[in-house]
Amino acid sequence: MSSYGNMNIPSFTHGMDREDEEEMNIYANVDPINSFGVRTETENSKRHQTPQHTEIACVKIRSSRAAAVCLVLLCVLLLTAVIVLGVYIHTKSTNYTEEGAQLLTKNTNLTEERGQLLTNITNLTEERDQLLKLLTKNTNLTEERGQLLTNITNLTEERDQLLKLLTKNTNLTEERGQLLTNITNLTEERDQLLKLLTKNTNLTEERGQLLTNITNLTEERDQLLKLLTKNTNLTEERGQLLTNITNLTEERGQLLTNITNLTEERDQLLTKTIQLTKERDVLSLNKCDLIKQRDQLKQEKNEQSKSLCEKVGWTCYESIYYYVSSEVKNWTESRRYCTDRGADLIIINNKAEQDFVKRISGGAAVWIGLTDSDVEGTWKWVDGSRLTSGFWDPREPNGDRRENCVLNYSPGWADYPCDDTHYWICMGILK
Ligand SMILES: [Ca+2]
Ligand SMILES: [Ca+2]
Repeated sequence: MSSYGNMNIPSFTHGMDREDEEEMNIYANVDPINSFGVRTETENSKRHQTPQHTEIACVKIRSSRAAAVCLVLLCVLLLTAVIVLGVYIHTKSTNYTEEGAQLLTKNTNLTEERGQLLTNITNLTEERDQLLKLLTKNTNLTEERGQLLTNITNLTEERDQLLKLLTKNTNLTEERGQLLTNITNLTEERDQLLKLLTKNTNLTEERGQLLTNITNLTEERDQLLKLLTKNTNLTEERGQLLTNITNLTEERGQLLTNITNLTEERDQLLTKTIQLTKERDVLSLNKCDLIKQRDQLKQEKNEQSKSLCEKVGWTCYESIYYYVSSEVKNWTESRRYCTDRGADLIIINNKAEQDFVKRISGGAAVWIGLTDSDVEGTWKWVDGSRLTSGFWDPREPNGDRRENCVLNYSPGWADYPCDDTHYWICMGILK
């Protein structure tokens, strides 16, 4: 409702002062106006009701009229405001069009100026490029000028030198004249020498050919000589071979006769071998029989000798018999006792026999058949064989010429005086 107040309509506000309360009611009942028609029917239906009701209806009609008047006034005000605005806008738009035209003209002028400026810029850039090119050319020209100056100085120096050379050249031309005369003389001499040289070269070539011919001929000669020597050797060899052939043919004849003889002999030998093999088989059979008979006889003999040994008081072991004395004699008598019975003092050849002697003697000291009576220090057995290694007591032998006969006792062998009396052992072999 304040928007209406801002429209500056004083006449309207003055007219309204009188009826403030009514106006308020009117504004309060603006909305229900629409329902006015509806209510009329109800009012008409109730028109003939009480007097209080008729007064209320009058008030409502007045207020509705006042509202209608207000609306009309408002419409008028709005129209005037619209007209004023239209006039204002029109004047403004005319001003804008004029200003737009002025701006367009300005714009066209500015575009023209910009075009001129652009052309000026292009011209200036072209001029600048040309100036830059000129600058580069200028620098090149200054460099070239420097080089030319140096060239000029060099050329002046060369000119001075050439002048000096020219003076020399005049002297040289004179010398050249003299030299030319010398050269002509020398060429003549050279031509003569060349002729001589050509002759000389021909001679050297001929000499070379002759030398090669000579070397070839000497080689051929050497080869021929070799062939000749070979030939003589071959003839000699042929003679020897012929003699050999004759010898060989003779030998072949002899060999053939030998072969025939040998074949005959072989045949005879074969027949003989056949006979001999038959005889051998017979003999082998006989041998087997004989071996059997011999073994039987041996066995019988051993048994007989064993029984004989046992009867006499000797000890028999296979084909050997022993006797350990029960009395004492010196070495010579002891040996004699043995030899009288077909035996001799015992010979000990190895450790087994040594152990056997120790066992049968029962550790007693007994003479054995070892002595150095013939040559001092040279020990011999009773069968004449020399002692190679023995079973000496570590302290023995130590008797030199005083002790020449050997005793066996528990520590081993010892040399004793042969005249001492001890037990002894005889040994014999059954035959
Ligand atoms: Ca001795
Ligand atoms: Ca001794």
